[in-house]
Amino acid sequence: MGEKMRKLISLLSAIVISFVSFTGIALSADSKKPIVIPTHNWSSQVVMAYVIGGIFKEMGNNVEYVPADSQAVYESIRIGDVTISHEVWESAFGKSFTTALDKGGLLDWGDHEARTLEDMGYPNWVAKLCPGLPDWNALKNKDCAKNFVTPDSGGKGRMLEGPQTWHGDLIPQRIEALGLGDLWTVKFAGSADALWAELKAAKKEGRGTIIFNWTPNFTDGAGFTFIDFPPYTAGCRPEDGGDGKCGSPDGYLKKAVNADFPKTHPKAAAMFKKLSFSTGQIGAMASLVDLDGMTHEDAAKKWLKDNKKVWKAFIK
Ligand code: TMO
Repeated sequence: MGEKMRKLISLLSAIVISFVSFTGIALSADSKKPIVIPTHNWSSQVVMAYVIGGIFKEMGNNVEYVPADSQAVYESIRIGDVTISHEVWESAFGKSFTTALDKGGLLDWGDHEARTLEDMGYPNWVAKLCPGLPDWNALKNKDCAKNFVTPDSGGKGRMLEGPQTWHGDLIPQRIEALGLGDLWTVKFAGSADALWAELKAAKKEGRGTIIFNWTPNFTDGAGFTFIDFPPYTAGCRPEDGGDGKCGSPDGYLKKAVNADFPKTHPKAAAMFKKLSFSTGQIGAMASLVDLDGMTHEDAAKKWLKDNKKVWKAFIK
C-alpha cells in the first residue's frame, strides 16, 4: 500500500470515528428546549415542582414553570404543552390521567414510593365531639352533627371540601348517597390555605370541624384522622356508574410525561423515571411551606441542599 493510500485510510477512519462519537453524544444529550413543569394549588406539588426543576437545571437542562389546572394538565401533557406531571393523585386525578393515557401521547412514568389517601377527616381532638368516629356511621347521630354547625350551614353540620377543581361534586354526592344530607352540608374551600385556616379557627372556637385533607401532607405528624367510609371498589363512584357511597382508594402517586420527552431529553427523562419520594419526604416538602412559612421556591432550595444524597442518586 502506498504512503498516500495509508494516509487517506487513516484520515477516513478518523472522520468515521469522530462522526460516530459525535452522533453518539448528540443522541444522548438533552435538548436545550425547556422542560415545562406544571404548578398546582397544594404545597407539596409546588415545592416538588421546584425540587425537580432544580435537579433538571443541575443536569444542564432548561426549565419553565406554568400554573396549570390539575385536571386539564393531562391533556396538556398529551399534546405537548406541558412536559411532565410529578404528583398524579389517584383519587382526584386518576380518571383524567387514564383518559389521556388511553388517547396516546402521554406515558405512565411510574409511582412514587408513597401511597396516598385523599378524604374527609378531622383533627384528633374533634373525636370527642362525635362518639363512634372514625366510623362514618357516627355521622348519622344528630347529637354529633350539631357540634359542627357554622353560621353558613343552615343548622346542619358543615364539612369543608377542598377547591371544586379537585373532585367536582364527589363529596356532596357521597353525603347524599349515604343518607346524611338532612344532617350535613358540604361547602367548598377556595384554596388549600382556607382548609388550614379552618383547622385553626375551629380549634380556637372549640367547635367541631371536618375537612378534606390528604396524605402525604404536613398534617401527617399532627394527629389527623380520616373518616372510614364504605370501602372503595372499582366503579363505585357516580362518574363510573356506581352508587357513590364509597370512600376514596388507597391510591397511587404517579409520574407522567409527554411521549416525546424520553427522545428529546433522554437524560432528564431517565432521572425522572428513577425519582421517587416517600411519605416522609413529601410531608416535609409541604411542612416547609405550611408550617414553617417559607416560599415554595425557598423550601425547594432548602430541601435540595439538605437532601443531596437523595436526589443525586436519581441522576446516576
Ligand atoms: C390532590 N390533593 C393532594 C389536593 O388531594
